[in-house]
Amino acid sequence: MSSFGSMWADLEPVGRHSSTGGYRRFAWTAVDATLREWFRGEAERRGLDLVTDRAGNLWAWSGNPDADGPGLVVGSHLDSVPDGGAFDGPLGVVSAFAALDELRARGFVPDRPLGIACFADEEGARFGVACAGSRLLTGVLDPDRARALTDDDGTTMAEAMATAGHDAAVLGRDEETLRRVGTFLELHVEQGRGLVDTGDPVGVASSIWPHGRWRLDLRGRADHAGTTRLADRDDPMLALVGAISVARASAERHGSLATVGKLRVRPNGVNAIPSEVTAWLDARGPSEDGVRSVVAEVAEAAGTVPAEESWTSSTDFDAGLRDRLAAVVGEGAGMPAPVLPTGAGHDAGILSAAGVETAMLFVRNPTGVSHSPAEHAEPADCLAGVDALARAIEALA
Ligand code: HGY
Ligand code: MN
Ligand code: MN
Repeated sequence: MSSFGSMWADLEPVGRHSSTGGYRRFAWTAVDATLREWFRGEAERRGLDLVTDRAGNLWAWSGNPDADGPGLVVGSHLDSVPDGGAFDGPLGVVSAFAALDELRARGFVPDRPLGIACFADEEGARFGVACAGSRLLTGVLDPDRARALTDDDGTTMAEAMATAGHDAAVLGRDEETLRRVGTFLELHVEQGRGLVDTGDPVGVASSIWPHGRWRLDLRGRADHAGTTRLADRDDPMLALVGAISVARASAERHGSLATVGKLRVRPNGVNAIPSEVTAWLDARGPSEDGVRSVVAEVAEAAGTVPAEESWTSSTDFDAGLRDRLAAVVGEGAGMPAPVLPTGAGHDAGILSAAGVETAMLFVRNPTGVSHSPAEHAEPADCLAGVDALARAIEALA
């Protein structure tokens, strides 16, 4: 009997919002502290050595990566987007513990240390930078910038970390932690319909599209909605309309994706013309040039220079490792598992960019929907994912 179900049941209520059924698991909050406590408990229950790195990422080790490493690490993240689904992140962490349990039950002894990772702040939902924990770990997010990032209430990341008991003064590239990681393998719910259409429960990632986030600051002049003539207005909402409609048309033209999912309007009054509108653009696509063209055209339409808040270049996972995993995962079916790209960003992409050998497994999501309470994976597919991850660990560790 897999340990997956009991762990999943423990996590299920944490940070779940009763009215939407979505999750609000934001970095360095009380909910995050509960999730960290859960991770700590699962690690201790298995006699794993728990380490928190300078960025606040959690690492649970079986074996000593400093003496016998570098090791093989599996895992993912536990935080979510606002009203996110249950599987994006947690599926990878719970599957990692369950796969370890299966391997131990089979008497498997790895040749190298085995780690389970839980990355901090992967979604960037609170402070705006995606994969903040792995970017800090690998040195691609400047510690001073990170400490000064603020949430919608004006709380800085440094203040939030301090409240959570993590010293933001130590933020920075963490060589000691990186040295311990020989290979990182992340299992993740698929955020699309690739596996639904192939009929396979588990697939292997080929690549992650280049993607980024930009902030558009649109300035206007506050005034009365009922007394200001149209000709006298300086209404930033009009620039927003232009930016969004161009984003959609430009994305279609350049074979990319563009989304404006977050806005901040000041003063945000029904009867007041805004003084400013802040919009966040998420743009992605198979080609970096295409994405950059979308951002440039949106900038022109909005009449502002977008502030790049995060950028991740294309990740092409190592073809040898990818194909080896496809063969291992597909053993039961007698043919290699499907290999598919994704437009979703992951910590695996950040570690790959830092030179760590990385790979990803995807578990079928029958809805194809993600970043929504509708995100789903069937229990049988989740267990198939655990089994595939266990076999992948056997092959790699
Ligand atoms: O935004 C993403 O692609 C990921 O879910 N952080
Ligand atoms: Mn996500
Ligand atoms: Mn994720």
